[in-house]
Order: sequence, then C-alpha cells, then structure tokens
Amino acid sequence: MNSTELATFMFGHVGIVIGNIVDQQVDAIVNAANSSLMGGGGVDGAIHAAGGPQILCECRELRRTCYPQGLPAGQSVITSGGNLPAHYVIHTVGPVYGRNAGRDAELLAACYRNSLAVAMQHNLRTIAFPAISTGVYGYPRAEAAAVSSEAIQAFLGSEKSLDNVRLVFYQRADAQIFLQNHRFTYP
Ligand code: AR6
Repeated sequence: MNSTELATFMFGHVGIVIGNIVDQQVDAIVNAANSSLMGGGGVDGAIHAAGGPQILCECRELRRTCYPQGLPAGQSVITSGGNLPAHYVIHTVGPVYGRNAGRDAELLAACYRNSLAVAMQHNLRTIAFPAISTGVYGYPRAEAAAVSSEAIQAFLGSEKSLDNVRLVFYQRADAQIFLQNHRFTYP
C-alpha cells in the first residue's frame, strides 16, 4: 500500500506520513501495545494480524522472562517483525489518558524516547511510529502532537545515528492535526 509523505522536519530526518503502520519498509515499526503484550485492537491488532504468530510468541517469552507483571507504561521492548516488511517491532505501552495522576505527558514522551533508544541499541537506522495513545487510550491528538514532537526532537538533538523517524497517520485529518500542533523547531 502507498504512503504519502506530507512534510519533513529535523533537516529531513523526521517524516510525516499518511499510511498504514504495517506497510512501512523500515528497520522497526512501533506498536501501540498494552501492558499484557498479548495483542489487542487498533495498531496492535493490525501488527499481529499482518506479522503472524512469531511476534506473539516472542512477546510471551518477554512476559515470562522479563515482565511477569506486564510492561509498564512508557517502556519499550523489541521483537522480530515476523512476516512484516519491517525487520523488528518495538512494543511500547502508552498512557491511558487521564489515569496517571498528571503524568500523561511524561509517560507519552517516555514511549517515544525509550523506543528510539531501543532502536539505537540495536543499531537500527529507520523507525516508524503510529500516534501512540491517541486511539483507544484517548490521548487528545493535539496534545499528543506537542508531546511526541518535543520528545523526538530532544532525542535526535543528542543522538545523531538515526537516519529516519517516520510518524505514520492512518487518516489525513489526523496528520493535519499533528501538523497544526507539533513543536518541531527545525524544518
Ligand atoms: N496504521 C497507522 N495508524 C493506525 C492504524 C494503522 N494500521 N490503526 C490505528 N491507527 P490505538 P492506543 C491509529 O487504539 O490509543 C490496543 O487495543 C489510530 O487512529 O491502536 O495507544 C492495544 O492493545 C490512533 O491514532 O492505540 C491497547 O490496548 C493511533 O493509531 C490499546 O489499543 C493509536 O490507536 C492502545 O491504545
């Protein structure tokens, strides 16, 4: 399926794209997962459906070995990409909006920062994010745009090794809200 790039920031290192996250041909796509790591709807459902059973198998192993209580909000783990075009899936758990004693923004920023850090640790150069927490988890899109762009710019400002960070929006209207509310200060 086609993806359309609407804009770039950070001197071309960040692209704003309309498309389906599962179609992205990048080193890693990010999953908007839940703490169970056992799949769900939205992005999570689409990734497991397109990627096949290998991803869930690795998630089960991560739960068993590292996160018996579940992956906390704001943290990220990596599995292979199964049958996806992407080589890896980085699973992160966004905050459920309004349920974190005022820490929503901090936790959402941590999702982006920790996912980028995991990509760097694995020497990956290209990564695609969906708009974490802005679906079932209810994070207002405009607020999420500000938080995610600030977190990405802060990370890329200090780490020079990622070539391309793609922000993928399913719908053009959602990408437009992002473009009206982002806080990137470099074109
Ligand atoms: N490609 C790109 N963006 C998408 C796609 C897609 N295929 N599908 C949905 N979106 P959500 P959350 C957009 O609900 O809010 C799951 O059940 C969507 O329009 O997937 O973090 C998990 O298991 C929205 O803007 O993630 C968790 O329980 C954004 O992706 C829970 O939902 C995120 O929507 C996580 O909720």
